[in-house]
Amino acid sequence: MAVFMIFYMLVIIALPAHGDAFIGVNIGTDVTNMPSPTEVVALLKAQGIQHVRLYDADRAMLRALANTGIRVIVSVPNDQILGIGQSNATAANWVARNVIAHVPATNITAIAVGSEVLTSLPNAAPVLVSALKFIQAALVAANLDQQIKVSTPHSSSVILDSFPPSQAFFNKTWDPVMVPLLNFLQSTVTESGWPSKGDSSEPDATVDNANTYNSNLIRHVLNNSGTPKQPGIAVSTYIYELYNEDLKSGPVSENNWGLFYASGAQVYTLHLTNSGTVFANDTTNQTFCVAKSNADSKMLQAALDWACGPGKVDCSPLLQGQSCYEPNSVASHATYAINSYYQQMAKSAGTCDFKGVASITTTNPMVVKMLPA
Ligand SMILES: *[C@@H]1O[C@H](CO)[C@@H](O)[C@H](O)[C@H]1NC(C)=O
Ligand SMILES: *[C@@H]1O[C@H](CO)[C@@H](O)[C@H](O)[C@H]1NC(C)=O
Ligand SMILES: *[C@@H]1O[C@H](CO)[C@@H](O)[C@H](O)[C@H]1NC(C)=O
Ligand SMILES: *[C@@H]1O[C@H](CO)[C@@H](O)[C@H](O)[C@H]1NC(C)=O
Ligand SMILES: *[C@@H]1O[C@H](CO)[C@@H](O)[C@H](O)[C@H]1NC(C)=O
Ligand SMILES: CC(=O)N[C@H]1CO[C@H](CO)[C@@H](O)[C@@H]1O
Repeated sequence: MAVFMIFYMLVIIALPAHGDAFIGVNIGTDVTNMPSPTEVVALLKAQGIQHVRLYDADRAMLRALANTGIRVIVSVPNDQILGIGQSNATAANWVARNVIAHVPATNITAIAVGSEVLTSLPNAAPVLVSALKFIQAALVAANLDQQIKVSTPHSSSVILDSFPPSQAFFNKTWDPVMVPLLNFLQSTVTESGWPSKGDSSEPDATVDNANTYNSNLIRHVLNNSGTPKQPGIAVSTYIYELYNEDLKSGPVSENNWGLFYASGAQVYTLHLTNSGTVFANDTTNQTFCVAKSNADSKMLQAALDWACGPGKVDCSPLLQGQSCYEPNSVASHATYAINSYYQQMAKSAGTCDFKGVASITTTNPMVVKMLPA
């Protein structure tokens, strides 16, 4: 489990010192059929997400985010760090094109300079602090330094003991860079998540673990209780990540950190209560009727036949070639039919029994079914 505990940590200055903790999401775009910026923004709005981090400063995305009230962290991609760290004019030009051109319509609140530069692009490490300073100077020149903060995210591998985060200390190898960096930066925000699917060597990457981890994380952050060493001091967190990035290379888990598929469908339904408007489509109170896992298949067949017959459920999606045919098992078809009946009957008492083969759950069986095999 520990492997995924804190996937990585973002060292950042983006917090107003006394603001409430918030939940944001990272938006990676290594996605087949990546939704258009307008569709991404529609999903963010529907879910009440007010804070996002982009891995670049995509112009169309920044335009779509204009006048939405959503707070945005833009990023300087790693391949531009060397140029920016060696030339204040290049830095000023980057800020003019990617930030000044979009504010105030788009509420850019921070610039993340690179991503895990120390571990993924060590040859740029010597100029990282200059890159931060040049970007900062460009913001000062544009009189934007009060509203836009500069930061740089780092992998937890530069931190030796990263859990719990309040006890973390940095690997001394990086002192020549980390000491000036930490002097420059002021406060931290973490970035964290859990994959819902992995390969055979990643048994903890399951929908249940991802759901438990992210639900608890969101609850904890929004409860404003802070870290164990700093109770009461809010630590905001960006969840890694909005979409499953199916085009990423690496182990299967790399493609399964998302809360949503590109279609906008949820990978799983977060177990949240009292989260206010964040993840507004929270269905914690929603219940479903499913076939019990140990149920007798003849009894399930009878339940299926009854729901599709006298129960008046439209079972045509279960026909071969239709959307709910797979997985083609009595249990799966019965769950579709009895859950449809239960929903059709407005979940009234006694409509999820079917002679004891059915039970009520809070996990949407139709979402689970959508997971690739
Ligand atoms: C932009 O975000 C900041 C930080 O959350 C907030 O204080 C400010 O009111 C926002 N501005 C607009 C125009 O929404
Ligand atoms: C870059 O630095 C030089 C030398 O310190 C200074 O003269 C110049 O004004 C700076 N340019 C920008 C765009 O900040
Ligand atoms: C610190 O980082 C260096 C360079 O990446 C690595 O070789 C070393 O093993 C790390 N030390 C620890 C204790 O993890
Ligand atoms: C919120 O935090 C308080 C302590 O600060 C704790 O007692 C309470 O259980 C927490 N609530 C949730 C929903 O986590
Ligand atoms: C869930 O149920 C509780 C208690 O019945 C209610 O107060 C709350 O508003 C419900 N939440 C949603 C999201 O429907
Ligand atoms: C996928 C889904 O159910 N989206 C809904 C989320 O909630 C908003 C409003 O609360 C609806 O407009 C979306 O259709």
